This record gives sequence, C-alpha cells and structure tokens, in this order.
Amino acid sequence: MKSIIAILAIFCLAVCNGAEVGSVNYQREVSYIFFDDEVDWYQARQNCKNIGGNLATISNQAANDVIVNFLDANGFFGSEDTGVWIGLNDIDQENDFQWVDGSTCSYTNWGNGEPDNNNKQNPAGQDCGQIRTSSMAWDDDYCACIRAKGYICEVEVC
Ligand SMILES: [Ca+2]
Ligand SMILES: [Ca+2]
Repeated sequence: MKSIIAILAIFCLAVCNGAEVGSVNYQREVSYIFFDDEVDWYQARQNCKNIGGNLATISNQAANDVIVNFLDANGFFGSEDTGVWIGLNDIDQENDFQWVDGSTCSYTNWGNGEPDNNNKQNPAGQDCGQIRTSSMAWDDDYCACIRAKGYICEVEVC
C-alpha cells in the first residue's frame, strides 16, 4: 500500500488522509503530494492519475523551492542512491524533455553533467526525471523498476 507522506493542500487533507504542510501557486494553483512507495516512473504516473492528478510539473524556481524545502524537511526521502520522480521526461524524443502535463520545459534545475542519458545499466538510456535527494538537483534516470523510488504528484486545486 502506498502511504501518503504529506499534502500541500487544504482540500486534499480531507480525502488523502495526510498532513498538510502548505501550498504553492505558480501559473495555476496546485498541490504537490509526496509518496514514499517505491515504484517505476510509469507506475508513479499512473498512481498520480488515480488520485486525479499527474506527476509534478515544476515550472519555475518558486515551485522547485517549495518542493526542495519539503524534501529537506523530511529526511526519509534522503536515502542513498535515490530520489523522487517528477513529471519530466524525454521518452518521446531523446533529449527533448517535456512535462507530463504537456508544457514545455523552460525552467530546469539539472545537476552537474545531467541529463546524461546514462546507458550503463540499460541500453535504452535514461528518459525519466527525478530530483536526487542527495543534491536536490534534477537527474534523468531509468524509467523502469531498476530505479524504483518515491514520487511527487500534483493535483489542481479548484
Ligand atoms: Ca534520455
Ligand atoms: Ca542521469
């Protein structure tokens, strides 16, 4: 069973059974919801859709700051060699990163040398975005379960 770690919206508190810690506005108002069950990127995206949302889109520094601050404050995300999935990916076309909500990727927070499409463990390379909790920088990682991890959903606030 997936467990909800925290919820950044008032409305979600009632339906998601988690702890509200704040909210963020960017372009439109959304709630970021953090999950710590470890799944591949596709399952993470499906889980987000199952609660009426999608994997998180991070459109600007302010949104990234809110997420990073949450991760910083909740050390359980900080286990080694892991991070949390976000909605960024270049599945459709290599090195053309898009958000799952269809928006283009303008603001980025890639770590040094990333995205590198590292294909050492999978010849298909790395097409799915994560926030590395060791550095809080973005990284492309293997979409499949070779790198199962927690994830961040976003849900629009009515
Ligand atoms: Ca790639
Ligand atoms: Ca990478």
